[in-house]
Amino acid sequence: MAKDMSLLWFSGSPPCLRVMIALEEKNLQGYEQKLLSYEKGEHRTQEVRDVNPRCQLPVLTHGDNIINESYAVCLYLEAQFKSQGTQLIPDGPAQQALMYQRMFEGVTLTEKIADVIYYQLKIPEGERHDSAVKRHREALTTELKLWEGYLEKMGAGSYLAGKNFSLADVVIFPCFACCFRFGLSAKNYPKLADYYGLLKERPSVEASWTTNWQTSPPWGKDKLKDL
Ligand SMILES: N[C@@H](CCC(=O)N[C@@H](CS)C(=O)NCC(=O)O)C(=O)O
Repeated sequence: MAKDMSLLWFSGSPPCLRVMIALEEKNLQGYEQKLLSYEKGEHRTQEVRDVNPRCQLPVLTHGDNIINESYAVCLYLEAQFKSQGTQLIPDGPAQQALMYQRMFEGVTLTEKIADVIYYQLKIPEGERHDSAVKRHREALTTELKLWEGYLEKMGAGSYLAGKNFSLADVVIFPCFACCFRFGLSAKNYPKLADYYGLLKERPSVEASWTTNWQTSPPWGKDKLKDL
C-alpha cells in the first residue's frame, strides 16, 4: 500500500502511464490520485505550477518529495521500494548496462514520436512545412525499425532488456502504446505488435489502462498508419 503518496495525471499520457505502471509493479496501490483534463487546461493552474513550473504531468508527491519527471519517478520508486513488488533493475552489470541503455534510448524515441504526432499541436499553422512532416515521419520510421530489430534479437516472449520485465519496459511500453493508439500497423511492425500484446496483458498495465488508451482522438486515428 502507498502511504503519503499522491499523483497528478492525465489519461492517455505516456509519461503518466509510466508512473502508474511503476506504482503497480511496486505494489503501491491506494495512492491518492487526481485526474486532470488536458483539453480543459486543468494543468494550467497555480496548484500544478507550485509542483511543476512547466505545468506538465505526471507529478508524484511522496511525503515532502515532489518529482515531476516520469523517468525520475520510476527510478525513485525502485530505489525507495527496492525489496517490494517486482525487481525493476537487474543485478548483473551486463544486464544493467542493457537495461539503462534501452531505458534512455526512450528519450530519443519519445521525441521522434512527438515530432510526428503533435506536429500540428506544437507548430503554429504559418510555420508548418510539408518537408518537415516528411522528415519527421522518415526519422520515426527509422527509429521504430531499430526497436523492431532489438526485439527480434531478444527473441519471442522476451522483454526489452532480457527475460525479465524491467524499468526499460516501464518507460518504453507507453511509447509503443502511443504508436498503436495512433494507428501504427501491426503488419509493418510484427515484433513491436507482439511485444505490445504481451505487455498489455500484464496486471500492472491492465490496472493502469484508462479509457483514453482504448480510443484515439479523431485527429490522430490514422496518424501513424502508413509508417
Ligand atoms: N519530461 C516529462 C514530460 C511530461 C509531459 O510532456 N507531459 C505532457 C503530457 S503527456 C504534459 O503535461 N503536457 C502539458 C503541457 O505541456 O502543457 C516527463 O517525462 O514526465
